[in-house]
Amino acid sequence: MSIARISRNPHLILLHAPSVYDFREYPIMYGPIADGVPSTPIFEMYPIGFTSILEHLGRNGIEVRIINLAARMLESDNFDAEKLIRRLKPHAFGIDLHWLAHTQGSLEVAKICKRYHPEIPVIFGGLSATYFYKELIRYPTVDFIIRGDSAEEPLLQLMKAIVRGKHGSSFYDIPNLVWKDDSNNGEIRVNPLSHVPTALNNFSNNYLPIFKSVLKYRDLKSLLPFHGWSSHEWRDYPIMAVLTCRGCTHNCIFCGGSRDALSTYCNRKRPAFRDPELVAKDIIKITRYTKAPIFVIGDILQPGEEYAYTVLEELKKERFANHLVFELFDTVRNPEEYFACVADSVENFNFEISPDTHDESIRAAEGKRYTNSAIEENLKWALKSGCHKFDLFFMIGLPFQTRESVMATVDWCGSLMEKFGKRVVPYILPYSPFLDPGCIAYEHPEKFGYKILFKTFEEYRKAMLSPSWKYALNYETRWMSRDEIVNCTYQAGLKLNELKMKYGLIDRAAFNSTKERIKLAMTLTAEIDKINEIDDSSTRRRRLMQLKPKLDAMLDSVINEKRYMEWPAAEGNLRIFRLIKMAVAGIFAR
Ligand code: B12
Repeated sequence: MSIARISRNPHLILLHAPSVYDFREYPIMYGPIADGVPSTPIFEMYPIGFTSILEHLGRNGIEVRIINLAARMLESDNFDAEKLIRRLKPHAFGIDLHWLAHTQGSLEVAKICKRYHPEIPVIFGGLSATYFYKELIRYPTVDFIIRGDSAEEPLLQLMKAIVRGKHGSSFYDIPNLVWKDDSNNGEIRVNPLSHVPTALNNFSNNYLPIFKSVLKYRDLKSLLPFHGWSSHEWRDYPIMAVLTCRGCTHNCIFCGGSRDALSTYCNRKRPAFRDPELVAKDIIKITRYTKAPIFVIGDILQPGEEYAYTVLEELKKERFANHLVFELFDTVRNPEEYFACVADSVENFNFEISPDTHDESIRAAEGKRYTNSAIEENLKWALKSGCHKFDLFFMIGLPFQTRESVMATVDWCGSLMEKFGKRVVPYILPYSPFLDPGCIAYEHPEKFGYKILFKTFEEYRKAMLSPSWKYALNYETRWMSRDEIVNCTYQAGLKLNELKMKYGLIDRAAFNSTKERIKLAMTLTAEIDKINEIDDSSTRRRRLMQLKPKLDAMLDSVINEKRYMEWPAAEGNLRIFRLIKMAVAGIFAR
């Protein structure tokens, strides 16, 4: 789609920036910071909340368009984001600063918006914008911030005021809004963060507004959620997601979305759950137009067994072949009964859990109190019931965790693969690039043996431009320095790669390519360390630029090849014509 053809002017354009603007020009070794998610370290996936913003505002007369600049820039070296922005003429731009990794990229995109359209307001939102609102609002390129984890309604009110041309006093009543009072020398006003919905039934997990938007702007590429989602004309890997909640009942010390974290900076005192019947309905709707796997976000056992069994009962009423992926935030207490019920309700199912370490005392210190034997019982019954794939996520950078402990975790991964076979798939990743601001360990680092290296927003903006991920990490622990976390990550990656080969989870070609990538990453880490010692900045930059082709070769992944994270989906799995027909006819209307 050429820029010239994108001509309509919606009220609000939501822009998703790359983590670093312009990553195509900076020599950076991002490392394995995105090895556990479908996107690259450019973090090209936009917040899933963009879809409910599009839906809620659209339903109330405010036309919204999403442009995933990050994905488009990744897709083509020739894509000129600046040129595109110059031609857009909405009433306002919205830029997500949800993940802290976007600090630099989001601000650069805001600068471009203001360069060409000084009169168009720029609105920020998302978790990181919420946490850092006091610093963020001081940037001249930022006009408004909507705080909190539920921006739909406040954003609607703000957009209505902007479209009507109202200013000043009309902003006082908009909840969660941070703004600059033009009638008072741009004084910063912070409205109460009072809009925190406790129910989630008003927003659907309905992709209809997104597909309608594709048709309206005749622009599919700008809406794709991440690079590779559809690199072969809708056939590559369109994974779908269904949300069950906002907030969390658990309190993992490193999670910026934990109960205490969200209570502190988002004013969310308890999670909001979507009704179980609606969750099942959402899933079933998606199965009508795609055979893609569906990721159910949030453990359905979180609100209690009754909730989970209701979702499963409802799913049982329909037959579909899509692979469902369920999360577990804790081990299941009655695994034999639970997994049998899942199997009875869903033809193809998969699970994932994050035990983080083999060491139960470390696991307890980070806020997870389940045992290894409970994990093994869960694996046993899930596999017996027909679970296709059970992913286990382990982490580097935990309290009390040493290099030896990490390597013992990898050994345990080996013993699980040996015992349970190829369907149990372990991953080990460093906690990176940042320990989440707002999480318990970030707010009370000394209590958990952490040292936080950056605190201000500006420090984070600069950190993302570090030549290697080692210098971007915002923490070290009493047990491991940044150097040790990086080295240990590579050693653990090499060993796990060998074990996966030994137990038949990957083939020799994959084994070799991962091994080569990790070795290359180790060599480049040492080279970058040396270059970093050069005093003259232009020589430093020149030497780093010489490494850029090698650095970019590791953009997709470093220690963990992403294709092994995928769940099966049939070829040609997005039924595009059916989708268009349904979108046009409004068949999905809730
Ligand atoms: C589901 C999830 C994912 C999914 C889906 C992500 C997605 N596309 O949204 C996956 C697994 C892919 C993922 C990946 C990552 N995640 Co995540 N994720 C979550 C989780 C568990 C739930 C998020 C959720 O359900 N949100 C609900 C939806 C509806 O809301 P929303 O998307 O946040 O959008 C709302 C508001 O934020 C706001 N908003 C958002 N953007 C904008 C823009 C404007 C202009 C406005 C006004 C408002 C606004 O309005 C929206 C509607 O109300 C949270 C933990 C939690 N309990 O919150 C972590 C969490 C958000 N993720 C986190 C992180 C760190 C990541 C990664 C960077 C991890 C990594 N290193 O790989 C990646 C980034 C991926 C990328 N961008 O490419 C951290 C964020 C900490 C931080 N401040 O940076 C969290 C808090 C916890 C954690 N550590 O996992 N994640």
